[in-house]
Amino acid sequence: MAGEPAAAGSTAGPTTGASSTTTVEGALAVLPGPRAEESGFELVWQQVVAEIGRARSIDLICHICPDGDALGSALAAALALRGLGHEVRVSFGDDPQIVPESLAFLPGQELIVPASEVPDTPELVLCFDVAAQSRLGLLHDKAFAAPVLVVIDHHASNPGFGTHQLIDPTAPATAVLVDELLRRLGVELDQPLATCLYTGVATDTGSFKYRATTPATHELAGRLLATGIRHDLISRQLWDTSSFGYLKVLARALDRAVYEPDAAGGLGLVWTWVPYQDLALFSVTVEEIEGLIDIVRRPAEAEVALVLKQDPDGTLRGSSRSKGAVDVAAACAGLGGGGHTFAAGFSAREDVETVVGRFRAALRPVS
Ligand SMILES: [Mn+2]
Repeated sequence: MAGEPAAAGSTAGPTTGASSTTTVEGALAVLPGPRAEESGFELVWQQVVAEIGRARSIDLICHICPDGDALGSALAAALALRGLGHEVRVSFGDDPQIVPESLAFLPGQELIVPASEVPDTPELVLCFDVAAQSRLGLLHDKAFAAPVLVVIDHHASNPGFGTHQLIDPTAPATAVLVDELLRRLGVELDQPLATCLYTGVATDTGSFKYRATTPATHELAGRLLATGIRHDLISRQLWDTSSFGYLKVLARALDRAVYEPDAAGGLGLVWTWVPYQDLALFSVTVEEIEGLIDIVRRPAEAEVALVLKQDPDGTLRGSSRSKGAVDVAAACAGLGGGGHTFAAGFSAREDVETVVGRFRAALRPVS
């Protein structure tokens, strides 16, 4: 599910109003928001703010193979909490930890530590954009050893682990929930915070294109731009910069694409795959081809798109999208993955034909 944006998400889930605030008001830091409702969700927000207030040391974890929303959310929260005097570490459970080249500009990366440097029993863990326990990777056991494990996420498929859940499937990005956290902590937006949050929101909305984008999303973007950040340079880094080798890998992947008009109950499937040897030949990382799915899903003939990317050990990582009629999250769940209804992923160890066959067989209309 690495890099699966919250394309359209589910419309189900708690209605809280908690992710659509309009002002940063330090004076109201520990009070319920001006438009907050008396709900279970509001109570959890208050508990989380209280736990943060009590904690000296805080570990902020995002999902393995982090994308812009995961890392942007964790870094924004970490910078804010450091500013409030907490000892903070940011980590994710990969070894080695690789921050994608496209996210190298994110501020606060000096706060990132290897998973081995996270305490065995952290005082307080905040985890961001982690849709399932398995996405904690090497940090799974340490996260669950913490007396307080707060899950801040927007994936509808999140089973709700940890001691506190701030999971809002209506939020287009986890970064939206971090904005709400900052407001409740009385932290004013500055350019480093805004750079991280803008990266999260822009990544997971596909540059404000996906259906989960709301007036509140644009209102947040407006507040972030008002800090003076260079959104044009951020966007170029995120989407419009690649190596020449990427063009060659892309060409091969597109040439390999297959169109299956009868798949998905006749709605059509386009799929392709990228063998590891292509990446090695052109010195391209698997992170660099994260956006390939956005090209493969273009054909009007097909409802569903699938890209398989091969790791050096042969593992196939799948990214899938549908245009609104097919539940790809369910299909990916059948392969041990998950995600959003219209944007989901998985990892599989079988060969390409077998994996595509299993995916194709699991495609069902949205119920
Ligand atoms: Mn996200």
